[in-house]
Amino acid sequence: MKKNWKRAGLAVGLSFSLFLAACGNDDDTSTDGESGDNGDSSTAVAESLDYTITGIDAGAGVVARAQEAVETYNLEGYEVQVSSSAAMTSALATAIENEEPIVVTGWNPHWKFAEFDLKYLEDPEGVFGEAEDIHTITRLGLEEDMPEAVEVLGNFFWTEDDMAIIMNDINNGADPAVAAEDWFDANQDKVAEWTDGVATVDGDSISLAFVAWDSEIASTNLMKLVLESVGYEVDISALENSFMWEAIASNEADAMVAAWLPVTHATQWEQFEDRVVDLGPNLEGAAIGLVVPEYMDITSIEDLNN
Ligand code: PBE
Repeated sequence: MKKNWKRAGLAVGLSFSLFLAACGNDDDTSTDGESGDNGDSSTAVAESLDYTITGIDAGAGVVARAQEAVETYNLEGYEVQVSSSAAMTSALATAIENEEPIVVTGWNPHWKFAEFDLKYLEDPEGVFGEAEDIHTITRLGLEEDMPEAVEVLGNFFWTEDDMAIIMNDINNGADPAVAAEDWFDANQDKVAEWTDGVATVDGDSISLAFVAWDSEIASTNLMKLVLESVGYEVDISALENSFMWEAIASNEADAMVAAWLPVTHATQWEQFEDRVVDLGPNLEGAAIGLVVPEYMDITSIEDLNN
């Protein structure tokens, strides 16, 4: 029932807020229509959030954008708390269990939208960009060294729904390699689109870099199997974001399927674009932003100042 959440979330959030309008603030004792000040100068939302945006790893683009949002929207006193994907989702789960306010750095594809009722906060200043694509990036010279791998990597293209299957499995306790293998076995037609006509190789080693974000754990584990199916020996290593880019740029790793562009990894792209090869999107229609539970009576990043 979550199919179109990425856009529907905003719309639903808007209508929701109409009937939740009276109950969002800690200090709203004035629900009977008498109103001297109707909250304009109050900081009830900010206080209820403890002036905290729950972030993920410091290297993530969405964290950098959230810090920029604090500046752009003048979110006075707010801090983006840096942790990890796993810590963020566990804080989110706890808050939702207790129906407490929380705002997190969020993105889709991500299983949290299937698990919880969430909405993106509107971003009228466009700090988090519009739709993002996830790109496949290789090191310079990989095409000459391993043309078969580059063919497969370049063909790789799937959808949010495809990725969600692996991600949800992992969230439900499956080992990432097993979840990827189940998808691989069940989607041989798609795998064939990426590998058909590609010559097989004999155990050449190729390394994929990634960051341990839920979405990239899914895609990288799958790409490992796809490359293995044409004969490669594939090593995958989890790095911090800028080290992932640096590894490709310095030939320490061969490729990655984890570049979020044009906004999320704009800083890394600017720094490394001359030293890497962009094979284009492997998934379209991704997004990042600030995400809150549906029950919160706010709809826009601007409301965090209330
Ligand atoms: N993410 C997931 C990453 C890209 C993939 C949105 C957390 C980031 O913010 O850099």
